Amino acid sequence: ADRADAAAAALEAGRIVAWFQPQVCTDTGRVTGFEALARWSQPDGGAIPPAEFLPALEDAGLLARLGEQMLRQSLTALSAWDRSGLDVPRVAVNLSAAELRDPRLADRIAWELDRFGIAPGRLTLEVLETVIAGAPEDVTARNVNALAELGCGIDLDDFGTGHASFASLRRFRVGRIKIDRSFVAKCDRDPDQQRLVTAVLSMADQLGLATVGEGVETGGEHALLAQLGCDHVQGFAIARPMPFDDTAEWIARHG
Ligand code: G
Ligand code: G
Ligand code: MN
Ligand code: NA
Repeated sequence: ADRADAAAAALEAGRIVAWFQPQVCTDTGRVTGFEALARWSQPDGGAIPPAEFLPALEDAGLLARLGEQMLRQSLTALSAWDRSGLDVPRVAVNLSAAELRDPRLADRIAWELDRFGIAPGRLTLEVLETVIAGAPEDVTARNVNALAELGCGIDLDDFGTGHASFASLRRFRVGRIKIDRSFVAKCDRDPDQQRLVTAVLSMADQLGLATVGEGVETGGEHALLAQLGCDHVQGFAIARPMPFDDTAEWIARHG
């Protein structure tokens, strides 16, 4: 309870903030977007990762509140990069299953985009594979499809760890799949891993879906994913998630 109260208080006080991790195009090396990742800022400049506060916020029924703040901080970041003349095509925000059960979610996101004057195509929503396992008439499915209809990108997060069927990949308007980091790990050195990654990329290609390799930790993994035709990569080998204030310098240095 103490922990839940502390997390809730931090959220209300604005101490849970979006950090940003770049995604780059494997062909050009250019930044194609950032994923927004929640961090609990500490007075000493440190940051507590979501594993240590998301469960508490979930128990307190505050995931929607977190989502709202993450969305606003992400749209604020896009506006700020634009004003600085930095070319950041999009930001990806993680949506929890709880948020996706809110029948007003798509309307609320549309309203925020409008209020910030951000084109819907510059916002991607990351949803877990398990989220699209449900029936098409579910509130969740209607939300995902309404957001796609609005023009937002839909990324299927942690792909390969859930149970998305081929049918659900077609039925839901998914734009990209994010290959889970458990498959990416050592894919340049482990033939079993390489086979898994190759299979996922081939499936994505057949279905006309773009791909993001996540958790890319080495130059070898990056190079192999590029060679196999993975469209985008994200991971410590490119950059760790960073506070907004560090992004401009990183973009400038990265080119
Ligand atoms: O950033 P890190 O790797 O520690 O994230 C751990 C998990 O927390 C990941 O599964 C990530 O998707 C999730 N996560 C990070 N930020 C958010 C957020 O803003 N909202 C939700 N719902 N999940 C998040
Ligand atoms: O589940 P989701 O994909 O949203 O989680 C993203 C999480 O993965 C982030 O919390 C981020 O901190 C973490 N992450 C990002 N890049 C790497 C990486 O190269 N290696 C590992 N181990 N974790 C990573
Ligand atoms: Mn994610
Ligand atoms: Na992921």
